[in-house]
Amino acid sequence: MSSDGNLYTLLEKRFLEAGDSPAFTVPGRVGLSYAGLLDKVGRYANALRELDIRPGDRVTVQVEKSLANVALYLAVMKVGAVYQPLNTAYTTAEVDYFVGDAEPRLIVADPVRRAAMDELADKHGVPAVETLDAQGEGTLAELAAGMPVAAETTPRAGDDLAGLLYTSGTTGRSKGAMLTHRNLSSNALTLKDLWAFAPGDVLLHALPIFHVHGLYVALNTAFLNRSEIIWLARFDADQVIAQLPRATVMMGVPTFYTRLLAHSGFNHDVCRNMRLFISGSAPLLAETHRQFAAVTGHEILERYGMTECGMITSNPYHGERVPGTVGFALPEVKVRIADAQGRPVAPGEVGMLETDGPNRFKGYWRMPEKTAEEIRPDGFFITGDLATMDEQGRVTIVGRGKDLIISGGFNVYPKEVETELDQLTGIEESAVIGVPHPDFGEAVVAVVTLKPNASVDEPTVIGQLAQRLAKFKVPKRVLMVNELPRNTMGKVQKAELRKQYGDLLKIET
Ligand code: MCA
Ligand code: AMP
Repeated sequence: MSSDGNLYTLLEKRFLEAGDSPAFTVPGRVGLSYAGLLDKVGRYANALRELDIRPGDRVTVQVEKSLANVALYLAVMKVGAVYQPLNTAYTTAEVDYFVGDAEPRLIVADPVRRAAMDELADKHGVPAVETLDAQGEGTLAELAAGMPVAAETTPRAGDDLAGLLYTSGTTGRSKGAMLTHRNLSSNALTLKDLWAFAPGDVLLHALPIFHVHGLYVALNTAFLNRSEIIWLARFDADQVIAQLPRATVMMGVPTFYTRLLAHSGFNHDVCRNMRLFISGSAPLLAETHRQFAAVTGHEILERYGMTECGMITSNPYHGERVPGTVGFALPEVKVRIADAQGRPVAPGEVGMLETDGPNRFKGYWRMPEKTAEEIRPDGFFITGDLATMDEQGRVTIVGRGKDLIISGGFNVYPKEVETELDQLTGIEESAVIGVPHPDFGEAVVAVVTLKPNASVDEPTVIGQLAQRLAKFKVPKRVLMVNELPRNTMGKVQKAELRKQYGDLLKIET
């Protein structure tokens, strides 16, 4: 067995075995076989080398979901570099920070953003900017098209970086989670077996590929299985329902499942070929789980994970999937529910979920203090999620110890939105909370007080924020109040605000 720890080496073996069988089927467009994928990755790897991308270099990618983007992801690993995906909704102001922090050698972005990215590249000394659009066309695609397919894979140690994925912090700056080849390959190998992937499985892929869920969990697992992937640019209930009869597995965030249930065309027959529906990234309501089972006969398998660790726990494939729980620690992954000192609490008691294993990230990029705060000396990572574990080891997430909103599977840190709000003319102070939302699970709402004599209206505030923040972070409502509720220490009582405004978005969809 080769000692090369590069995940691409492992995947390439599977691609070679899969040969001409379909890798991607794209409704209404030309798909790609595994042999075709191998060629494409080879060309992109040569293009990256042409651009002088060397092992360890970061490649920042803010590109729509496309097969070219998949080839780029794989090619970056093949040449030993580090893939740094960014949400396509991020504004230039947001990307500015990530580029400054990651110091990539190459930025790949949509052609419409070329000028803005050139400016950022100038500002941060990034040597190259290339483009790729939603159809997979652009300057990088042109460069790759002229390259040979044969390309060596740069050997990597398991501990070398494969990805740099940013997660916002509860205070201050976003942190880049350094994910190694071992982190990714161990998780993918485990999930393939745990979720019983087998020949003939077809994955329906409707997630974005700038997060761990759609990128690593979905793609790497399917690749290891040499599965056909039905490739949708985004989640669209009509399209998903049209493709489901050909699929056997789907992964999604809870919003996918509530949207399917709300669709008149969704029924038992549509799911006739399906073997497994998986949910994660946000809590799946037990009610949704039950309704889904009643309509389709399928018990959604809920699992729990994080950018820093990939998948951590999962309900069993064989065995009881209990609604409202996230199942058991993955094989080789250690989970403990602990007190503030990291000591395990008794079964059934609420504590902080801490975890360690081959999936646990190496640390935060250039933030040794943050890393030391969040990874204990014994290796356990403090997730910020509050949970219980029963005698059998089954985990239930009961809340968050971190001030975080998860909206439709995207994380929003109130602090970041408050910081932007507080800079707007007329705003005295702000508190950002998550309130229940029928479609997104939680939605962002801001409660603000105004400076004396200021005249500021809600649409203006929302419009101004949208210039700075990705759409999903922009509050769905901004409420003006005379004062914010505070405790005796003067701290804003967000629990009180959540109680007060809990029904605000209930009837909207
Ligand atoms: C879009 N909007 C949103 C969201 N998405 N607002 C709040 N929360 C969101 N998630 C905005 C749009 O910009 C639009 O604004 C308006 O809301 C309505 O958009 P809509 O067309 O309904 O949205 P969509 O394009 O259909 O997207 C909804 C979605 C999408 C399909 C649920 O957000 C999605 O794919 N989410 C998946 C996220 C994910 O993969 N998370 C994994 C990360 P306007 O009308 O004003 O223009 S977590 C992870 O990776 C860990 C490891 C884990 O455990 O999995
Ligand atoms: P991210 O940083 O985007 O990877 O988001 C990770 C966070 O999503 C976790 O810390 C949890 O708070 C949340 N999460 C992921 N899966 C689940 C789940 N099944 N149930 C509840 N929360 C989840």
